[in-house]
Amino acid sequence: MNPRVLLVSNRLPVAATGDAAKPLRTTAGGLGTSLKGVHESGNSVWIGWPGNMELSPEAAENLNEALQEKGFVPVDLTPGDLKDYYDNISNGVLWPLFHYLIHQLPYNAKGWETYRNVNMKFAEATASQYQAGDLIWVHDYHLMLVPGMLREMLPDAQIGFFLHIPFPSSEIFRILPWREELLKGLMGADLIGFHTFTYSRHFSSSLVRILGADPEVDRVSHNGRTVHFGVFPIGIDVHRFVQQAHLPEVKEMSQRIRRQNPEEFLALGVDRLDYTKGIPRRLLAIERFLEKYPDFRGRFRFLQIAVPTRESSPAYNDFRSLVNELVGRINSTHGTMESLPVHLLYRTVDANELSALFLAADIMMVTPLRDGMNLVAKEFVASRVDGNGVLMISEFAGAAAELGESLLVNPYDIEDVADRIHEALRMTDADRRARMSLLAQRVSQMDAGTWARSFISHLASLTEGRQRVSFDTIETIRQSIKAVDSLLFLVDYDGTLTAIRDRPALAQPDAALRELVLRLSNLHRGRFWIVSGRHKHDLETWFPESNVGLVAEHGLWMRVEGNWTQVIEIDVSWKDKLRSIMASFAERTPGSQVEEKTASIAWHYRMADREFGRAQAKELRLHLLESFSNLPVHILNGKMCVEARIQGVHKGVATRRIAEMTKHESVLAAGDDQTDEDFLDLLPNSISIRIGRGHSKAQFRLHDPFELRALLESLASGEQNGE
Ligand code: ADQ
Repeated sequence: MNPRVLLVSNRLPVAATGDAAKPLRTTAGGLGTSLKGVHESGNSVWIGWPGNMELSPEAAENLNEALQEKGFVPVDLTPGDLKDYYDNISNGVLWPLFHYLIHQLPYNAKGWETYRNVNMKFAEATASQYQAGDLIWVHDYHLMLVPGMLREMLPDAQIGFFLHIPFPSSEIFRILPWREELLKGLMGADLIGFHTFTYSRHFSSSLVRILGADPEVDRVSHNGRTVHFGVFPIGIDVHRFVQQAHLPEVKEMSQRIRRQNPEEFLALGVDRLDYTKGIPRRLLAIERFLEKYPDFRGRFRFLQIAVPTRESSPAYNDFRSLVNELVGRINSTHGTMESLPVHLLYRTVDANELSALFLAADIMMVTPLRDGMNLVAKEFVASRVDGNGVLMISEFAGAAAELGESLLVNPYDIEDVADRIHEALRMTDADRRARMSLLAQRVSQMDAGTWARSFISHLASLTEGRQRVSFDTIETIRQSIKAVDSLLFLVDYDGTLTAIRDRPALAQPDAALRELVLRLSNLHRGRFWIVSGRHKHDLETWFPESNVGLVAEHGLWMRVEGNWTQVIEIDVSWKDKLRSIMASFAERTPGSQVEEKTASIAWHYRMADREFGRAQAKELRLHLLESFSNLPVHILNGKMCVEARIQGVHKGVATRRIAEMTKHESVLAAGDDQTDEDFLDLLPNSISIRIGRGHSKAQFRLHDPFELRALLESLASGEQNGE
């Protein structure tokens, strides 16, 4: 049986009507429609705000009953909550900023405390419904702190988060005063979903720049857990739109819209009246089109359906006046006695009317300045069961990444949009139909149900979120080693045999460690190896005795019987560019320094001012990740250093060679960071130990180097005592 899903969103897909007899009505909106299928499958609870209403006690009771019956759990929000959390922060700051419209930001945003408190209300309401085994799926920018809050309350829960709007470039995201808190809030999730690869990449850059994290393509370690992120482009209920388009009353309505003037071309816009949707520039492009191609005057009509939205906000009222003004101007300049070129309807339309409009249009103009996805574009395509019509779409809408056969436009380029309207009207029938047929295939491949199912099944498959770090005792590890006769020791140095020190030079081995290493090395030739990222000079100086096995520079060099050999050939032609970048960071960051090895260059900031060093490290990593992405170079986040290393060189390279050479039955491998993961599972029966926290494939975990040394001591003496 599928697990139960707790859906969490700002709004429920229903709203209170205030009518005791029929207390609920369905609300429109992309999010609601897309999740409807999951909820109607019967195994989910939906937590959200049902809208505020002055209700009589009887009506309130009926409302609660109706909500409960349908699996909805209301979160009550006060007018004060709504003003700060919804108007001021969510829609006043996060919405414009995530859509790159920073001129819409208030000078001094107020209400963050309330945003946090309301997120806590949602988290508490969710936790109160939670039963072990449930999946939790939180939605959108209103609730970005909820995953983190839930993680505190329910450490073992599987938590997903989906962002319906764009994730902006890290340059924009870092404008937010609460950037760190928001990212940490998201880090409570096990899986974070975005509409496009671009948003996922921007998110990853913000993790580097703001949290100093070390993300991989689709995951990042945070507080000992792995947080996954991925691309799940949302779809629509294709079946419903196709069915609607076939209804006789819809066909009739569509013909009526057209028959008003069969010679006329109809362009259509359907949006919430939101400043992100690009309506004023769309109107300017239409004005320009009519100026530039006067033949179309009297034969071209643009119909804009604008759904009222966020009417409590002054920004939206001013915006409405601007749109009205533009419509008036175009109509008075380009209208004729018989017709007006622009027709603006400021209202919602019902499902059938919407389908009829989609079917009637020659061109669908979807030209937002930014849009997470834009469902209208997909709804238009699904509705064109006649295979006709042209979709024009802004390259700044997430949907553009999927709908390549549409006419892609830059909505800021008024001249080009005007020309593209002309191009669309002159497109040959064959071209139009060929494009529409390909678009229809794409839209039906990923519908709303597929989208929701793929996110949920991905979330359910992540079991790491439930694993918590627990440490083992030395005795437990000893027990599992006893049975093994022939053991090869592969042990990292810094952080594993010695504690991490402020300066690398201070980490030289103390007398007891040297003595332990020598004892282990003398037990059996070729048995004990130190596998380090350090330069070979350091290791050679500390362990000159030729029977200590040494691997330096993360597996590039190994010392066998006192002789150093380079394990593989490498191409270092990229090092010059890297050296100059690192040097410029060293110059600008007092106390930091560059260290060069055969296959790598590292910039160390242990000795620099902590805060400044950390900030510079984030900048350097981001720069290197972006500039060297096409070169075979790994950019690594070391402890107080940023290192760039040639790909193909890792500790697994040398350790594999050693295992072949020495032919031991089993391996005891120990390490404390990511670079050690490459040799922890060298042989199928390896005994692997991770020192400290952090994600690892090791079987065992010890707290610190002292525990590991105690274990090695006991093994060395056990061996000597003939155990
Ligand atoms: P929205 O910004 O609301 O969604 P969109 O994706 O276009 O934008 O969804 C709007 C929905 O409202 C569509 O289903 C549309 O049919 C409906 N609608 C629009 N105008 C209407 C009208 N006049 N009458 C009736 N219905 C109307 C946010 C993000 C998007 C993202 C969705 C889903 O901003 O980028 O695609 O969430 O993730």
